[in-house]
Amino acid sequence: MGGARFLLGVKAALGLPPIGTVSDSPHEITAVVNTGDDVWMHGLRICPDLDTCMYTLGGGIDTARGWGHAGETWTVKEELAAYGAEPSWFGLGDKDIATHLIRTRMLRAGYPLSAVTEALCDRWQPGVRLLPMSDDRVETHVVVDDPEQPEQEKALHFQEWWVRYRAELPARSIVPIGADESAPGPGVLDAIAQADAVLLAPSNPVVSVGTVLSVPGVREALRKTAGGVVGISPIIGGKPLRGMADACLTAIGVETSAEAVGRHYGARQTTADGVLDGWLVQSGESADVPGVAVRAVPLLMSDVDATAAMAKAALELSGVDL
Ligand code: GDP
Ligand code: FO1
Ligand code: CA
Repeated sequence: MGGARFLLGVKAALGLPPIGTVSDSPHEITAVVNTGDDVWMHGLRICPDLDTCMYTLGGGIDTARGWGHAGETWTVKEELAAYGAEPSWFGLGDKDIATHLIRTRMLRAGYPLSAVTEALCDRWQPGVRLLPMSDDRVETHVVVDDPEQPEQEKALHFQEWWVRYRAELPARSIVPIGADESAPGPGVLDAIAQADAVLLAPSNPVVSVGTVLSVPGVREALRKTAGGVVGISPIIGGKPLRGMADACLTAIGVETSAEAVGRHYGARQTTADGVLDGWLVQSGESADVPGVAVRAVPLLMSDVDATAAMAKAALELSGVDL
């Protein structure tokens, strides 16, 4: 959700309509999107982060909920529940299911996720090239104490931990299963290499940005690109804005603060594996991130104008001349 909303602001900062597409812009925006949240349910392949970006930028998102369609109905969910079909804790809306049916049919026919995403975007016209971080199956799992068997550990799919248990079961570790053997999706490394600027959205540092960085080659591409790399803190006043990113940060031993997340990403110039040249924190806050230029600007994405101003500040810090 943080990433999708941020993209609305990046478009606006570049003079593009936040929703939809135009044919004559000199600007090109590519979003490399996390697919570690993806899951099979009821025989359907669900890609929450790709869909949240696609629906948000295409004008179809339920803005209050932040996921799924506006004007959604739940007939299929109710029918599945009447059969006792599990999982019953995950809400698949009727309209949303059409997206998953098309995606699943295309994947079964042999198309890679990147091609499927392009086909779905033909309808939604997000005005941003949405690239899955990888066409390979990568699924984040969370290791917890088994809620049913004392003294035993259990690995839950990220969705079960996040949606069913609201991230309230303490995470012993968070693992992007399949990441080590995955390859970046088509266009991902080229987009990073050719970018004038690379912005790390104010997204979950562990299960969104961290998962993208776990795809072999992505971190190296960020370290090599000629474009400036600037991140925006998702943490304001020591708290995530929405969601339970603090539970994820605790699991990897990083404090929930803008400074700690900036240090976790690290400096591109002065550390062996850092990715940042710049780091934006909330106005009135400060952060000491060695080797990284830190600026304080308003970071609340309360509306598109505020988000555009934030994106402009990030682009300026990255060195591009708007
Ligand atoms: P998810 O996949 O829906 O969890 O979305 P992301 O990972 O892209 O974004 C989630 C993060 O967005 C959370 O950690 C929030 O703290 C952050 N976030 C949400 N709204 C805002 C905002 O207005 N400003 C900033 N700076 N961060 C935000
Ligand atoms: N989030 C929920 O909290 N409850 C749901 O029932 C739920 C269903 C759902 C269906 C499709 C989709 O694309 C997203 C959905 N989400 C739901 C949001 C999503 O699973 C998580 O917030 C993210 O994966 C975290 O980024
Ligand atoms: Ca996500």
